[in-house]
Amino acid sequence: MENQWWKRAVVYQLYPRSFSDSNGDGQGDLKGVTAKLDYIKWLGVDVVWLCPVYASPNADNGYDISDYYSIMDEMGTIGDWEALKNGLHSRGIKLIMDMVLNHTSDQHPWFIESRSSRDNPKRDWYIWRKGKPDGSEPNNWGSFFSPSAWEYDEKTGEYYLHMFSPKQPDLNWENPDVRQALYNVIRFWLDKGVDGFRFDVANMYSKVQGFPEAPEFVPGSKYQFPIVHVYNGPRIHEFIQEMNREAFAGRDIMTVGEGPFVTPELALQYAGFDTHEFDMVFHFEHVIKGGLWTSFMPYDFIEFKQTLNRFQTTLYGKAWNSLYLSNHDQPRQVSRFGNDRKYLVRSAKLLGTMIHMQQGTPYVYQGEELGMTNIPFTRFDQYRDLDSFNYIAQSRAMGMPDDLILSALNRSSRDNARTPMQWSAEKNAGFTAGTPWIEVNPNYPEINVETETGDPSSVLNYYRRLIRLRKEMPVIVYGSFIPLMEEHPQFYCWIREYEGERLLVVLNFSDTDAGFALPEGITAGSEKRVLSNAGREKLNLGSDTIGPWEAYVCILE
Ligand code: TEU
Ligand code: CA
Repeated sequence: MENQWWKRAVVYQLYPRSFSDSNGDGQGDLKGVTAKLDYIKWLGVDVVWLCPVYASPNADNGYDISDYYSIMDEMGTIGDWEALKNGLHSRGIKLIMDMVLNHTSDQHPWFIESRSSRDNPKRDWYIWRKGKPDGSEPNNWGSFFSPSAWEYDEKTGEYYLHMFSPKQPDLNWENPDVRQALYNVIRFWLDKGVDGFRFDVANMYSKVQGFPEAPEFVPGSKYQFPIVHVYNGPRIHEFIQEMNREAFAGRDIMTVGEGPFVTPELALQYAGFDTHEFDMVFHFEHVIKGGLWTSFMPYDFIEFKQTLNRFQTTLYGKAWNSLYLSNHDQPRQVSRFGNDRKYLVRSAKLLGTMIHMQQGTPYVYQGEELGMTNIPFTRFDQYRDLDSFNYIAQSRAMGMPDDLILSALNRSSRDNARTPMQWSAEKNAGFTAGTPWIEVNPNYPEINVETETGDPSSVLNYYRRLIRLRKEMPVIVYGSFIPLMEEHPQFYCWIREYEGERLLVVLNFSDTDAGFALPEGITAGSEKRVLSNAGREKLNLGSDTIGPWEAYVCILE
């Protein structure tokens, strides 16, 4: 079990539209990524997860695929993709692709056929239902990106289901032909030499058939998000096990399933060592508490720790964790969980320490290693994401004033994570010679790769150390997790233990000093420093003061 490479790996998530533009059209592309491979190698990561680059009309930036077998024009050609893959492999870096199998684009030929007539052989590849007797939607299900999850199709007089936008119809996984067609896609990319996949909303494939009304989730709303009917559905484990068996079992790859509403107990099944599903899952419990669009609210620190600790201890020895605070759907972590003003550098390093010192495989989302922050947009027309537009429309419909909507977007929009990668202090942060598809964060003259590379105290150089430490210390990879001071309002602390070695992690998640003492019952004569984000040499285990956003890691002796 211990020699699987993905357990020792650090993954770099790359959102190619915002990474590097090679031809000046303002959009990142595959050649742009290939030009930056030496940077990725220098960073020290082992795996790149590439967000979708398949043919797509880009209603949702590639999460609406119109052809699983080709590359979208803006990204380049299949030859460019091969060059990228070879460039990664020749540097000893693996490539995992994003697989969106819950839905396709409405421009996918399967859907075009499916909607062409009620008796088309592909009709049943998607989820079509008659309206209620009064002509309204088949049920009250709400979608992520529009009020109703059903779209009426004039031509055939029925509704189709889309849990995301109407341009993203859900595939009907109940139909075995659909499943086989999707397994072909997986095998195709494996045969091309990819090293694994990140499966988009992988716990949504199985829906409760019969399509019952959803219980109230948002009080008083006409449409309700059907969490109990679309996540972790009745046949989900059967489908994933079948996919595992037929599409990728026996290959030396890594798989990670995206799983909103996955509990630690469900993670044991989705990512169990012997359950034949995925190698790991992205759970959402620490980033979405109780529902969607909560990232604009202040988070509950104690609950946050408890959630993460529960995943750490429940999965240990039975399943594998994936560790993240950021991705292309979440606001920037330092703005959300740190202090992106007074303690930007310190708190960015502390959050990195938290992720990298827990048990599981860490994911670094592009720009996180620089301490990139949320973007201070002041107008709606600066936003680009359909999720942001939907939020604006729905909030206005509920009578919410524009300034409140804007401030919620400032804190929670997915666009926060999608502004261009900041390479240098040059025009457009060195991302493009043209006009970027979304504005560059105005803080790029200070926060960028070039400046930070030359600064030994930068967030970037700290991340390189974090990534290297994992290679040097097996306790970081394999150690058990012992939570400490779970009720403390400032500290997040724990011990990792492996083959007699104990690693102590001390993090002060606050703007003020905190008094530290090793809790009773834990004995240690002395400590040896592993890492500090504040220039600390020694920690007095009996009594010491830990500064604001200070992180300290040591071996207990
Ligand atoms: O995201 C699924 C998901 O559940 C959320 O993170 C979602 O983006 C958010 O809650 C909306 O408010 C995945 C992809 O990561 C995302 O980019 C896609 O838009 C989505 O699936 C549809 O493919
Ligand atoms: Ca381009």
